[in-house]
Amino acid sequence: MKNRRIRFRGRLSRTWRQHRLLRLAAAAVTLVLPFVVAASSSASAGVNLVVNPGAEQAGPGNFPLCWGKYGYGKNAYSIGTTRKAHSGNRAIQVTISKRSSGDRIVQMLENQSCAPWVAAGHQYNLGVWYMSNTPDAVITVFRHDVKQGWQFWMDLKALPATGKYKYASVLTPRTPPNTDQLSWGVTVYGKGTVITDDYSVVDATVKAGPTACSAGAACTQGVWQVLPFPSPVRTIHAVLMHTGNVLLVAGSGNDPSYFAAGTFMSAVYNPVKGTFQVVPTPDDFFCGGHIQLPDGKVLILGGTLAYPAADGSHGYQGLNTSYIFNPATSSYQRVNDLIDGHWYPSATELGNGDVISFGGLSTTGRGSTVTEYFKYNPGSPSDGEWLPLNEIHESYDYWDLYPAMILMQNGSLFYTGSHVFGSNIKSESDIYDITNILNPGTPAPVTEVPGLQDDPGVMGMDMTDQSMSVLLPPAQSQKVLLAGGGTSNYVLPATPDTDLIDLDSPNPGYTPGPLLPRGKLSNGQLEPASAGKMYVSLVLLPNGMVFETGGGLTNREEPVYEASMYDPATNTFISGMATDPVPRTYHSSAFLLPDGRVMAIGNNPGNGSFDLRISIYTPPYLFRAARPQITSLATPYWTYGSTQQITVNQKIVSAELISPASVTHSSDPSQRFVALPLTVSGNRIGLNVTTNPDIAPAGWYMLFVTNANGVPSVARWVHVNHVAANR
Ligand SMILES: [Cu+2]
Repeated sequence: MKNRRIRFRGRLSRTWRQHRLLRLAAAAVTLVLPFVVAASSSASAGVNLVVNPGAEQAGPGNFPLCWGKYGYGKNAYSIGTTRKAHSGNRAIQVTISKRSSGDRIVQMLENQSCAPWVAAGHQYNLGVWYMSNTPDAVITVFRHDVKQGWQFWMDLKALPATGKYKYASVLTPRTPPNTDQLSWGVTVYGKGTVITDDYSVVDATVKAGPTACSAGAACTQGVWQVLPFPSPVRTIHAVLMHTGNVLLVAGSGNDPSYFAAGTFMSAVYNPVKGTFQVVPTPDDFFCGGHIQLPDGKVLILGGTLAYPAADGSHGYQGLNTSYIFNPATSSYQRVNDLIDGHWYPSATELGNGDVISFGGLSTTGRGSTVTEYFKYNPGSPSDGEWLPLNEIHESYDYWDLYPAMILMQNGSLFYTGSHVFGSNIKSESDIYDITNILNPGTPAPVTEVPGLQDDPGVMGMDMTDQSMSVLLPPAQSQKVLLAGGGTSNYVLPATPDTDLIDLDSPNPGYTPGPLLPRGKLSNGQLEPASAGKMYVSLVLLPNGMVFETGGGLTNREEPVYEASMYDPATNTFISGMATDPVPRTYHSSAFLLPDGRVMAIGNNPGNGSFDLRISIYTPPYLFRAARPQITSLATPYWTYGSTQQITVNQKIVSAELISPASVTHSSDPSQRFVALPLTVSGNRIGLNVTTNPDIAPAGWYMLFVTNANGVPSVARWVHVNHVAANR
């Protein structure tokens, strides 16, 4: 509220009329040129930073979340919502029925969760749909200054009366130095009613602006924003789809009462609109496996057949069913059953578009030794089918729970050693040559890979339980980082160890990497010097860095607050990134959004509770100079070995494809960052697509371009074509 007083003081220093006229005059001058630019650039920048932009999510008093009522002076007014929405079911309505002075406004709440995070020196296109019967309405903008707090910035655009919904937009001037957030709304300062809906704030900076960041700590650490609304489901699995929506899957969500009642849940989250669609969920996908198919549908396999019996007669048991989620219809379709049940199975797309799965607990609750193979067949009604036992080479190895399998560029699978719940089962790391996987009579050699530091680890237990592995950027360099981990036995704190391997070397073996930076515990104390994190998340960013976040000291307790950037080029962790205020340990995930931010979700402490909060991380790169934009794309449909033409609006130094997340239990071993070598001719860029499907398995990818300041564009979705199987 303090900021409001600052604003009022400024206003009251002049007469109302003088003040209003001055502000409108000032605004009119700044508008002329930028307004033209906004129209062409907004489409390609395309990311709306407003939380709850359509006012659909209700907050306290049933008023829209993240929106606040303000105003001053002598006037009779009412502020509320109306069903006369531009989209959805709600819009914001402000009415002044009598007025002798002052104004009324609904604007974005001036706090860390709600007000859009912006960069100093950038320009933003502000948009709103509105209806109005008064000439006295104006777009009013406030800014957060890292040194001086919230303050009135300026009035930007008068809104003429309109009886039908009309779109109004205006480009802000460059935000002043030290600005890190904006808030705005439509001020009503005369008799009448203004209805507003579907607000937007889109970065429309075309020219670079200052390269130096003036947003304080955000410049070097980034910023976390805890969204003001919870996930409607216990998100244990998250899959980013090429629609830009995120499939959030709970199944029974680790709640035995939901399981007993047959209450299984999932939801489609729209991160741009901040809305959720809860979708009917036919089976208990809790702790199943999932991966995108080449056509962008999501293959889901296994899950929970049974929770542990009260009488101790059995433990968790794995489902043998499988479904495909279609992003176009937001529905699940059943496919044929798996050979065995799988609770915590892997799921890896191969270069031919097929999917292979290992591990997990079977229908009887034993470790399943059955390899499952989904033959992708885009022409068939079910997109393909799981093959029967006699068509797969079965090694009858037990590959643990959620074994981290990474597809190598020669088509083999690398089992990194990361897994869940199982200190002493298959603790080593392996390369599995699956060339003959569909010729059951021919050998399919498994070669052990040496060098993991914590194998077998202290007291005979491996410490790669609940570690995370990722194929480092770029995928072409075939280097893998394994970080953290521990044991689920609660005996030892998590390890800070990391291990690195170059899969392209003649005899690949792990070598020790740098230690994870030391974090703080809930009591504010540093964690023990020898300790690290389990359930740490590693997220590939478009600038080629790996964001390391979340995790805990033990299996389901003691969150560790620590985040860093791993730089593959220098093999170092840059410590001291901002930490997620929400604990993220067991059943948590973090992943990249198409706008270059990171979303974190889920946490399931040992007391059985579940944290439904969603956090969004804005990396430091978004507080720097203007983002490059992909201004055109010849086609989003790409083939291997082709050169794809795009145009950009500024000089870029790299282009990359990043696979959309399919993440659970802080693990997404299918993450990949595929470098696209450039052929540059001014602003026209040729992108050279790999010839090797094992480097970039078919499917939808996020295409980013990045400039010399390490600032990425917003992603465009491109589809890398499926090539008919030759296996
Ligand atoms: Cu689980």
